[in-house]
Amino acid sequence: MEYRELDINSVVPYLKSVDKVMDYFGSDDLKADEIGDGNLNYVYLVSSMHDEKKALIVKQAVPYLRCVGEEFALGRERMTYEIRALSKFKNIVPELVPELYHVSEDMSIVVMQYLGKHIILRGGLTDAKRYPKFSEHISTYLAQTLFKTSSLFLDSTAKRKLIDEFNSNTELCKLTEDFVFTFAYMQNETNDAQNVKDNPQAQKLFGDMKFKEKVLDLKYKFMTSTDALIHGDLHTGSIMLNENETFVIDPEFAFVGPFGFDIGALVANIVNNYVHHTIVTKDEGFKEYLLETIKEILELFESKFLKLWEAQKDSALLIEGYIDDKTAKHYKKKFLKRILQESVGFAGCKMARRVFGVAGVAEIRGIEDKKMRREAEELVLKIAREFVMKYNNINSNDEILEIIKSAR
Ligand code: ADP
Ligand code: SR1
Ligand code: MG
Repeated sequence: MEYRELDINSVVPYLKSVDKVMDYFGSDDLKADEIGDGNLNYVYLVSSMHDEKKALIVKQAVPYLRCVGEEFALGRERMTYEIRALSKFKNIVPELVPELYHVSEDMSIVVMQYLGKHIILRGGLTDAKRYPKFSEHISTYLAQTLFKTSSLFLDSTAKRKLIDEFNSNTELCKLTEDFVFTFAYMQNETNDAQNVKDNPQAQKLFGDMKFKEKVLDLKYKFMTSTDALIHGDLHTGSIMLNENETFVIDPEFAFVGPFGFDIGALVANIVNNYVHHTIVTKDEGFKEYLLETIKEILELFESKFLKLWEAQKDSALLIEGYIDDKTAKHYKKKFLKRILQESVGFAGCKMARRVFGVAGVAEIRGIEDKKMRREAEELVLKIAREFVMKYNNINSNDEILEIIKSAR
């Protein structure tokens, strides 16, 4: 089928041609709303006129960047990578990825389960909601997806095939190179001009050559590592959950990249939320909960990843009989420490880019009181800088928490 851009009027007629979707809705009359609040794509909620709970989500990529407008061209092929990544991750952690009803690379479309009883994690955390199972779920997601798409699990041929499948996601990788690692730390037309103008914090950041040199190291790792298939945009807006279930959505930035990038993105966004509560709500109990959550995620990730590794006797990297148990234990410990360190470095970049860069986050850019917003931005930049400057000397999770707590 030839690509055409859908809208709220044409999405239902399009679905009528998809058998699996029609099996789901039966003969019900359908209606459509556009509910997308992301930066890139259009998201339609299609539901039955007779029973609103009977609903599916239709997500379509358009050949431009939604948050900027049609003048910012961006290939709709990004949906091809989202489809491939959703399918791959669904096979690895089925309970943490929405059910897929229909995909079409030609139409750059995916039809998936409507998560009507779940909310976006960013909103929940901003409202100080606690999710008792989140650390358990997301650490499983990280350990399983990262381990099972890496050379620690796959054989050499399978790993190279995976790289072939994903590493032409060039446009979205370039967006990250630009917006996460470059433009947000210099004068650039895509930045939040209102905030950059006459702002001493911006001048300080843009002139901070020590910080920028370290960012270059991290950018280089992002550009050259092929550790595992990563989600590529695992901020708290890419997670939908409730007290019992967690789902990871929106993996259009997926490619075979560095182990620490998804972990870093998640930590960064939880810390940005911590900063929001430090400055705006001053809710000490919830701040403590956020720190505990970071610690739990990192600890659980490490133990789950090591357990998977323990059970895997042969892989592209390591085969049975190559080293003795003591050496293997030492090697794995060192390996996990490197993942932790790189996660901290990436977390620093992912925090700092939200201050002056093109895409802010509600917790910080959405603070209406100007003085408070400046205070929050200062704190974000302080923690981010510590993360970036110190990442390759971090030895424990407690050191990360100490950086966050002692920044103010
Ligand atoms: P983008 O790629 O533009 O960032 P997202 O995949 O993040 O788009 O989706 C945008 C919004 O659409 C989400 O923030 C969420 O509110 C809603 N959404 C996306 N997928 C689902 C789903 N499966 N169920 C319910 N809402 C969804
Ligand atoms: C201009 S791209 C904006 C951002 O939105 C996505 O969610 C990614 O984080 C990207 O960097
Ligand atoms: Mg999104």
